[in-house]
Order: sequence, then structure tokens, then C-alpha cells
Amino acid sequence: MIREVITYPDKRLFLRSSEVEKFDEELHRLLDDMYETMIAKNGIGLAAIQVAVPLRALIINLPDEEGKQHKEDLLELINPVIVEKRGSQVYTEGCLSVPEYYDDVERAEWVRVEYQDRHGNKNILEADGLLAVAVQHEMDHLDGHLFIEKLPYLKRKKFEKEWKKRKKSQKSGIKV
Ligand code: QAP
Ligand code: CO
Repeated sequence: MIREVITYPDKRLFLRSSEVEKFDEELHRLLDDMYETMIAKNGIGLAAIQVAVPLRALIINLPDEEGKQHKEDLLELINPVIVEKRGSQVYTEGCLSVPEYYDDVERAEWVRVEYQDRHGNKNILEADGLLAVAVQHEMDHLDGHLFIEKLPYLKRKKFEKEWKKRKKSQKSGIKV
């Protein structure tokens, strides 16, 4: 089932999500719905809080060189923890909860993450490049953070200005 994705400035996006304790059918249904929702909305990553469920669960499905996503490549990370990180990289990020806004964000180039799968089994993921960006972006959601909070002051101002303008035009029905 496709669920609604909540968007900025919804307060729930700023909540800290809780640890998953029950690896049951309800969790599996949530993960399946998150996948369906992410694909329907052309996303490559989604955290549970974006569908209004405050649990430490996220999914990532990066496209191949042709831009196609394969479900076999789907990553499901439950209760993830970054145990090591190195280097830095800058990537132009977007977010389904901040639609149609993209900006450069600096993050670690490489991360090692301990997490659980949907059955509660422990696992380790080492990621670099785009996957490392995606992991760090989605993990920020679990702590109630959005990529726009990482923007330097003037860029954040630019974002707020664009957002207000967009809201106004939506109210009056003018297309931007
Ligand atoms: C997070 O982002 C991410 O504004 C996932 O109109 C960001 O899936 C991972 C999206 C950067 C790796 C690098 C955003 C779709 C999707 C939009 C997304 C939009 C439609 C964002
Ligand atoms: Co996001």
C-alpha cells in the first residue's frame, strides 16, 4: 500500500524515532509499504518517519548506471548505528519530504554501519560514494534531522524564501 509522505515543516519530521523491538509482521508490512511508496514517488531512499511512523527503520534502493532500480538491490536497515566514518564528499541532495528543492551537502565519504535486517539479524554495511550519502541522509531522519538543516546560513535563508513563495502561489493557485 502506498502511504502518504509527510513534508516540511511537519513537526513529526523533527522527532527522534524509537528503536525497533518487534521484528514482526507489522514491521514487514511497514517496510513493504515504504518500498512501494518510495518507488511510486521516484525516491531512492526513505525513512519510516517520512510515512509518519517514528521507528528506526530506513530503506535505500540506488539505481544502476542506466538509472534503473532493482528490488534485489534493496537495502533495509533497522536500528542502524554508524561505528566508523572517514573523509568527506559533497553531493547535491534532495528529499521526498522537501519536494523540488536540491542543494549541496557535505558528508563523510565512507561509513561502516551496524544494523539489523527485517528479522532482527545483525549485519554490517560498509558504504562509500552515493550509498554513503544515502545512508547518512536517511539516518539523519531517524534523529529528526533534514538535509536543509546542514545548509550554510545564506542557503538556508534562500530555501525558506523559496518555500514561502511556493506556499503563497499554491494558496492562490498560481503555478511557479
Ligand atoms: C535521499 O532522496 C538521498 O524533491 C533520498 O521532487 C539524497 O529519494 C539519497 C525526490 C541524496 C542519496 C543522495 C526528491 C523525488 C527523491 C524530490 C530521495 C522530488 C522527487 C529524493
Ligand atoms: Co530525506
